[in-house]
Amino acid sequence: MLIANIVGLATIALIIWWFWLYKPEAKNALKTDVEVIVKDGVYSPALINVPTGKPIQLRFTRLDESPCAEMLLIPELEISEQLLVNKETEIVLPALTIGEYKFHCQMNMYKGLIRAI
Ligand SMILES: [Cu+2]
Repeated sequence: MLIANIVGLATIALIIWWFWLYKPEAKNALKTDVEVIVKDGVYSPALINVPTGKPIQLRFTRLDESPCAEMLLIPELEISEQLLVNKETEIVLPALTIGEYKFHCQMNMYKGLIRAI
């Protein structure tokens, strides 16, 4: 009886650890807050790896005066934001599922990719 209780408790402890306490390290290393610079026709970084299941803040700083850089679109997430020159624009993404989400300017010349992993 005592042994059964100990085994039961150990199993519960393992389940709690696995589901609530254990976080794979690769996921911890992914940032939920990412700065992106828009300059000279490119986003940098243009490839952004983010964790799934958490809201993500993207902070775009547009240093590029070209009107081409003005709008930022993420079609899959129905996001469209105006970026002001020399200002930071914060875009909050909802918790994502695994996948790739393209972002680009309104003419699809500046391109980037958000990869939720
Ligand atoms: Cu453009």
